[in-house]
Amino acid sequence: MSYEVRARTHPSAFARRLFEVMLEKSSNLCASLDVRTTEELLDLADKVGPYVCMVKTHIDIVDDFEFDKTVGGLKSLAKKHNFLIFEDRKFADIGSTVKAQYIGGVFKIAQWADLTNAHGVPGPGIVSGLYEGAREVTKEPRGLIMLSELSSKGSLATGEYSAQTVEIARNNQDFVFGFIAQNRMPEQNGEDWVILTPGVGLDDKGDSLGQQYRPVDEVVANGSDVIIVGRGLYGKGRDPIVEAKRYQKAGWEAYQARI
Ligand code: BMP
Repeated sequence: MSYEVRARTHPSAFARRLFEVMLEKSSNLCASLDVRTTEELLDLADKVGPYVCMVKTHIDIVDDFEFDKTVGGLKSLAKKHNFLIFEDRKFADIGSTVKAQYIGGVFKIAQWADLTNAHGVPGPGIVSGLYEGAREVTKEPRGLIMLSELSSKGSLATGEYSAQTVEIARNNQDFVFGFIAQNRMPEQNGEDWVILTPGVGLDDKGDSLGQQYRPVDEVVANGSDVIIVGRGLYGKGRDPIVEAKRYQKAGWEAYQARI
């Protein structure tokens, strides 16, 4: 199905909004900006902003995190360039704990991240906890994706574990609209999971710590809706604007070839 059709028909309002942003910008690229200072984060987000539908953060690696400066800066860039903010928090605890982690502490993720993600390992309470948290602190739309597969070598998230994670998502489709995965997940009764895929790189095969990269056309042909690219954009010696344009074009052409 085309992104146009899915922008009209997807049961999740959040997913419809994501598809609209993707169409407006002709981009299925999510920039993963794993940098250690607010200045680098905001500088990169401003540079790649025009070419992406989403910016993904690991907010807890920013050494000089300050709510107003870091989050405020990111939010104003999201507005300027029309992208969604995805905090890659990978929640993995019981419902009541993740709820507190989502709304509280220093980061107060639910206040500003349009979407976040969670592991299925604790069972369905994790989704209920995060959903309650979102509803308590904001009226803004919030989405959750579950990690059903990982890109790293030797990942244990395979087979029955991935299938059970889909079951958890299936029972909470008002909030959970898709997966972090390497493949499409099984769909029943007209379900339309949005698949976001990390481990994407055009120039490298992996890193020394278990990351594995696949090329854009392969990932998209295999059913990925959003490609997540990090060091491929901003790694040593790379020009993030040149690379963001390159990955945007490759991602969009691969999508057009698929439909
Ligand atoms: P890079 O393209 O630089 O390897 O970054 C990939 C990003 O995607 C990292 O932020 C990592 O945490 C995340 N990620 C991943 O690499 N594989 C997964 O399966 C899930 C992830 O969230």
